[in-house]
Parts: sequence; structure tokens; C-alpha cells
Amino acid sequence: MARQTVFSGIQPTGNIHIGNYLGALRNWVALQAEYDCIYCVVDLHAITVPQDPATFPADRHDAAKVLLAMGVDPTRSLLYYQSRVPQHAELSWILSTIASTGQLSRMTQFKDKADKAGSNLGLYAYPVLMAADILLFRADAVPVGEDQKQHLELTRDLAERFNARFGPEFPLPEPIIPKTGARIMSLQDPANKMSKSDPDPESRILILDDAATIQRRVKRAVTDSGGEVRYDWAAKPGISNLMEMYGLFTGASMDQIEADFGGGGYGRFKGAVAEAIIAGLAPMQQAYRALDDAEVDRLLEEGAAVARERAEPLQQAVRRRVGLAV
Ligand code: AQP
Repeated sequence: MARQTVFSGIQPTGNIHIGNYLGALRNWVALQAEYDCIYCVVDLHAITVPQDPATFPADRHDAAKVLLAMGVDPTRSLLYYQSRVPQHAELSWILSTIASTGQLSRMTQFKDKADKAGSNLGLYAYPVLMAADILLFRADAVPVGEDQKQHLELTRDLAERFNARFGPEFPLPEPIIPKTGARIMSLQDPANKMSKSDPDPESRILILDDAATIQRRVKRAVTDSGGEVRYDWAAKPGISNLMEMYGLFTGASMDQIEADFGGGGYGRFKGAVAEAIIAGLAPMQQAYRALDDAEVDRLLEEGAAVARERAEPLQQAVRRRVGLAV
């Protein structure tokens, strides 16, 4: 039986943080064992908020390097820059003609980002491009964090609408959202998710942060009143967030963490969390430093060439369905 296809993407908007890793990217790596995986640095998405054209190429290159360092393996998976595969944008346009503006206006990420960065048509249409990314390769499953659930629902709606209007073309993709780590929260405000675009760098831990920075950021993380280490998102969101991180980096269950650290005070627990993150990130940081920049460029170009070739017959089928090709 043919392997199922997985697609996912990450924006090269600043450095990748442990929320991206725990929520989505560690699944990207794990899924390679079983699935036909297609992973994309979604640069066309990133320019929906202002980017500096002078530094953007380096940011994009760096995002690709972090993915490779984490274990995305170009001998097993496709890895490329979205803008190098023009079929993404073409399919996005076709899907936009069946997307409802009412549904797009209800997307919470659009509302959040439009408030911060100012609105533009690209930001509004972002979920349609994301749908095109996924549907272009007829993906069966999409590993993402919880914040992308609404966009996945829109993708499924668009696939269903297309199939009903033009004939059966797209499978309905399923999200793969982890049970823990799907929503890692800001270290400075556990009511908001950890995010690359948060203006406060103390709110996040980056994959490439050094040990001293990680220790400082965990130490300064906002915690709750009382000193008991207990997994309780309603009463103790700051500590519960750190517990999830610790659990994901060490494999310890929440019960185990409570048994080991419950009455020991926040200071001792925070020290252990920092050490677990430092140890968990060390192999990726070593792998990152060992990468050759020219080789990374070559791998990404090679990935794009394969992706273009693979996308073309699929996109031609879409053109035929809508009457743009015979
Ligand atoms: N805090 C998070 N916890 C768990 N998963 C997360 N993801 C993002 N933040 C968290 C997941 O990471 C993948 C890649 O995200 P993205 O780069 O496409 O954009 P994003 O979701 O908008 O992430 P950021 O870091 O918050 O970036 P900005 O600040 O640019 O918006 C996705 O699968 C996402 O679910």
C-alpha cells in the first residue's frame, strides 16, 4: 500500500522557538519513519507581515538549517522554500475563488495579526495559501500546533467545496496535533502562546539559545502564587507550562514531576527545567554548527526542483477540473 502523505510548513520569521519544536517540528521528524513527508519553509506566508529584504534571505536560510539540524532528512523527505514552487501560489488563487470572505474574516490568527501588524490582502488570504500548500500534494495529514486547527478546518472546507463543484480531487487532510505541547505558552504571560513575533524576547526560548540565556529565561518565567509544583492549568498556568516543557524534554509524566518536585519549591524545579531544555537542545545545536551553508542551499534547491516536478501533474489535474486546461 502507498504511504500516506504528510505536509507541513514553518515561517522563516525570526528564530524558531521551543513552542514550534514541541508543538509541531518534533512530529515532523518522527513522522518521517512512516510517511511520505513534504516540509516547506513558507516564505510567501512570512511576507504577509513586513520583512526586511536585506535580512530575509539569511532568516530563510537559517530556518532551513534549524530544520535540518533537528533531523528533517532530505534523503527521506522533501524540503524546500515555498516561493521556489510556483504551483503553491497558482492553486491558492484558484481556491480563493471558492473561499468565503465571511469565513476568512472569522480566522482568529488574522484578527490577532491584523491588530498587531496592520491588515493587508495577503494576511487575509493567508489561510487560503495554507490550504493550497496542503492540498497541492494531496496531503492526508498535517502535523501542526493547536493554533493551526482553525486553518485546517478551512482547508477541509475548501477541499470539500472544490470536490463538490468540480469533481473529486482532494482528500480531506487530518491534523496531527500532539496531546501535550500543542500550545506552549509565553514565559512572560502564560495566557498567550509562545510566539516568534512577541516583542519581548524573554517570552520564548529559541532552539539556538545558549545555556546562560535558557537558565535566565526559565528563572524569570512568570509563575503562580504558592510554591507547589502541581499540574493545574486553571490555577497554575505558569508552572503547568514549565511542567509540559520538562515532561516533553525528559519523558517524565505530570504525576512523576509532581512526585519528584511537588513540595521542593519553584526554584529547584526551574533549575531542573532549564537543565532539561539545555540537554534536549544540545544535539540540535551541535548539528546546526556542523552544517555547511553552501550544501544547505544546494539541498533546498534540489528539494524545490523535485517538488516542482511532483506538483505539476497534480496542478494540471486541478486546471482541467476548473476548465483552465483540456
Ligand atoms: N506556542 C506554540 N506551541 C505549540 N506549537 C506552536 N506553533 C507555533 N507556536 C506554537 C506551531 O509551530 C508551527 C510553525 O509555526 P509558524 O512559523 O507557521 O507560525 P506561527 O504558528 O504563527 O508561529 P509563531 O512562532 O507564533 O510565529 P509568528 O509569531 O510569526 O506568528 C505551526 O505548526 C504552529 O502550530
